[in-house]
Amino acid sequence: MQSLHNFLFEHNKKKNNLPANLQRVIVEIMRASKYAEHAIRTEETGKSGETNIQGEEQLALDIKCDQIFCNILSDSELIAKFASEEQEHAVSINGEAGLYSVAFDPLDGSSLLDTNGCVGTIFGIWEGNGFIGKSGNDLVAAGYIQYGPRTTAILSFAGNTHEFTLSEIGEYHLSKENISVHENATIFAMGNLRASTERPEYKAVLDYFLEKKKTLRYAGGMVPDINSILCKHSGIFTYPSHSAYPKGKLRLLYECAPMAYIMNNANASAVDEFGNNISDIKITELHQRTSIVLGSTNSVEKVIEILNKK
Ligand code: P6P
Repeated sequence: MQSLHNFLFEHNKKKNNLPANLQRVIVEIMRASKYAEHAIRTEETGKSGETNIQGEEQLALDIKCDQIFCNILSDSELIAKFASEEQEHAVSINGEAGLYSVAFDPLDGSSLLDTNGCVGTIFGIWEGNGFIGKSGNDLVAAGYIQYGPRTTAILSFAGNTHEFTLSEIGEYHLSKENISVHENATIFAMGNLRASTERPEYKAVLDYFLEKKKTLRYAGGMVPDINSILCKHSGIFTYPSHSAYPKGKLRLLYECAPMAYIMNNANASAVDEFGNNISDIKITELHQRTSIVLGSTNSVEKVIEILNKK
C-alpha cells in the first residue's frame, strides 16, 4: 500500500508539478483530519448553544472541528490566510509571507451526525494571500475527507483526482488513482427537491431521471452524495436555487469551487443552474452562495437543458 506521503513525493519526482511546500500543506490538512475523525467518533453530537455567521445553530462538533483545522493551519509558516465556513472573516496568519491560502468547511453535513450519517470536511488551496478576486480556476489543490464506516479522502491536484483511505494505524494510503467519471449518470442525487413545488422545470428534471429509470442515491450531505459519484464513476448531484435561497444554498468558496475542481480533474462537469462553469465564477465575498449541477458531463448538459428550456 502506497502511503500519502510517498504518493505525493513520487508524483512530484515524476511530474515536477507538486511543489514540496504544497505537499506539506496537504499533509497538514490530512493530519488535522485525523483529529477531527477521532472527535467525530468519540464526542457528543449535541448542540453548542452558539450560532455561526450563517445564522446556523452550531453543534459542539462544528466548533471542535473548526478549531482543529484552524489551530493546525495557524501553526504553519506556509499559510498566508485561511477562511472557514464557521467564521465571518478570513484569518491572516503569515500574510504576504505565506505561500498558500486555504478555505474549508470543517464539518459539512453536521445535521446528519445525530443519525450517524456520513459527514465531511471540504477544502480548497489557493496560491498567495487571500481569495477575493480569484476563482476555482486558480485552485492548486482541493479535496474532502469523508468520515464514514471508513475514513476516506479525495485529493485532487495537478489534473487528477485520487482516493486515500485511513488505515487502522492512522496512515492514509492510496486506494483509487486517477478517478474518472463516465459521461452518463446511472445514479442521481437531487438536493433541494422542495424547490420543485415552485419550479416546474426542476420537477421536469426529476421526471426525466425517473423515466430513464435512474437510481436515486441521496444522503443529504454534499460530501457523501458527491463521493458516490466518484466511487461509482458515474452520477449527478443537483442543488438549485429557490425562494428561500435565491442564489442557491451551497457556498462557492469552500464547498462548490473545491468540488468543481475535484470533478473537472475526474473528467466530469460542475456548473451553476444556468450552465456557467463553477470554476469560472469570481469569488467576491467569502460566504457567497451558488446553485450547482455536477457530475457526468452528458447528464449535466441534459439537466441544464431542461432547467433552461424556454
Ligand atoms: P438541505 C449540509 O447542510 C449541506 O450544506 C450540504 O452538505 C448538503 O448537500 C445540503 O446542505 C443539504 O441541504 O436543504 O437538503 O438540508
